[in-house]
Amino acid sequence: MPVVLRALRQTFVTALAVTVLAVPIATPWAALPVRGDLVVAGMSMPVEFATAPGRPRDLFIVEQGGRIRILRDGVLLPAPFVDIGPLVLAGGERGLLGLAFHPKHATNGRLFVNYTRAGDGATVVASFRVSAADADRVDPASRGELLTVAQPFENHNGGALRFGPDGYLYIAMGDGGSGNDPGNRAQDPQELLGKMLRIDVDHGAPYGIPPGNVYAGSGGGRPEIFASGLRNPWRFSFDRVAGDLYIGDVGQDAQEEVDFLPRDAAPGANFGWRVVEGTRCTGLPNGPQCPSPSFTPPILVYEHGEGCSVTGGVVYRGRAIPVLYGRYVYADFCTGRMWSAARDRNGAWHAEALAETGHQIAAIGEDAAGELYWSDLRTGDVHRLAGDPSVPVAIEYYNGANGHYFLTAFADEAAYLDAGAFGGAWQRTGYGFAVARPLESGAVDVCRFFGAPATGLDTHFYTGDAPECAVLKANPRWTYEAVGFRARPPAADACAPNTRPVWRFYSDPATLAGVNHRFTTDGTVHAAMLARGWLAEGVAFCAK
Ligand SMILES: [Ca+2]
Repeated sequence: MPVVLRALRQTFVTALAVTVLAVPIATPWAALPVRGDLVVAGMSMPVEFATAPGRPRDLFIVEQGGRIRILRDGVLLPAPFVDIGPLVLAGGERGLLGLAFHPKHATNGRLFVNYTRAGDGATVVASFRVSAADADRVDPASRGELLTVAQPFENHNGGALRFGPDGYLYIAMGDGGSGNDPGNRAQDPQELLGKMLRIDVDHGAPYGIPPGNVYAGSGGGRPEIFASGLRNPWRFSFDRVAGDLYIGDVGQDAQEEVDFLPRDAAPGANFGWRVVEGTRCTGLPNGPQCPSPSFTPPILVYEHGEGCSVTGGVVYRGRAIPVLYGRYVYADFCTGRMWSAARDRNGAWHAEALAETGHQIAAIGEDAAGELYWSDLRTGDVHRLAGDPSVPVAIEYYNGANGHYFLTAFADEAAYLDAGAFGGAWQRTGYGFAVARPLESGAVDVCRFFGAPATGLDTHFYTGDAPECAVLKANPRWTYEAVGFRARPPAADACAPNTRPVWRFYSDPATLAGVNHRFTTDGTVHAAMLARGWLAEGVAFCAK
């Protein structure tokens, strides 16, 4: 994160206001139908979001100067959760930077913060408990220091904290600062700087070392190290469904990058800094050969023409925007550009523009329901990403009782299913895709058929192919239900630019129970269905 003027804090510290406004953000090249809603205006340098297990109404927002605020049901509570301002050296890239709640917070009340210490500027990871008398207050007397790391320069403090799916606390450390990592710290196993650390807060005093850590017991390096070769990991997250780790790592002069490790990846990944920046060898001395197969390359990069400082985000797992489900959302701090990215069916990553916010996006986070928020450091405003209701979306449902997938683009039908029709057997999978508007040129009708169980089928089927639609209409085993939605037809199993393939899967009754179909745009789902023995039947139609 680049330098932020100290004056900003003074300007906004007294300007707290609570408003909820629907403000469309400028999205001239957005590929997905989204908008931003202003949730809170004028906070004091909001730099991080966190949620607490057992508190589904609350989103915690970290202010760089040392306060943590509670956004409850979309309204900012007037009193801070905690204010550790006197302990914190704030300004530029320093301050209160990280917050994570213990996985068992609902019973033990523990939380963890990462801040720059007043006086010497060292990074401190400390623990607190909520007050026994008031769960909306932290007990200041409960503070305990876990880890202190001296900082040789003001910048590159990383700072995010997250608990992984393994229950350990992950701590993102920058390389110590200046430029080009002058101490070569990110590659030095005797340094905690430039690393992703992993500690066990439930054993040991003040913490234990997870037995799988790279140097746990070996003596070859600091035992807290989980991964190395990071420059300034500005915001990382775990996908709450898949458990995968995503790290936004801020670049030097050329490229911004996002690094990735799948759930349960072995410790010891080296993301390459300062030997490599993004995908480019830096030529800096005293590193291993470059390029090196020992480095884990980024999954996403962009050049310094598209931005200058990446802000790592989250994999969207909310309900408000079905077209975004399962996609990783990240942004650039300098330009306010926001992207979403996902893997295709071959495992390759692709990013596409999501919005031009014009904001200084310091943090992207999710609330307890998985809805996505971001903060604008310039204004102190917090925004929530919302779907654009004017764009029709096909929403996927699944019936666990009979393994039946279903798509609907009819809002009243979705509301009926969401209200628990058929005893609640139908549940949203989270996935969906944007379909064509009713009169959109170039789109075709997608016929929706139901094969009732009595006919030996038990499935819904969708086709945008007019001859196939006519054939099925004449087949007594299939019941024609409606034009389900409109979509663009594929050409030779491919889709035009700015549209995405909807792949059709078939469960062959010869090998799996029952006739079944599923339609998806998602490469991860594609791979999962193949692994489950479903047959890929190519591109059914093209969606947005
Ligand atoms: Ca790297």
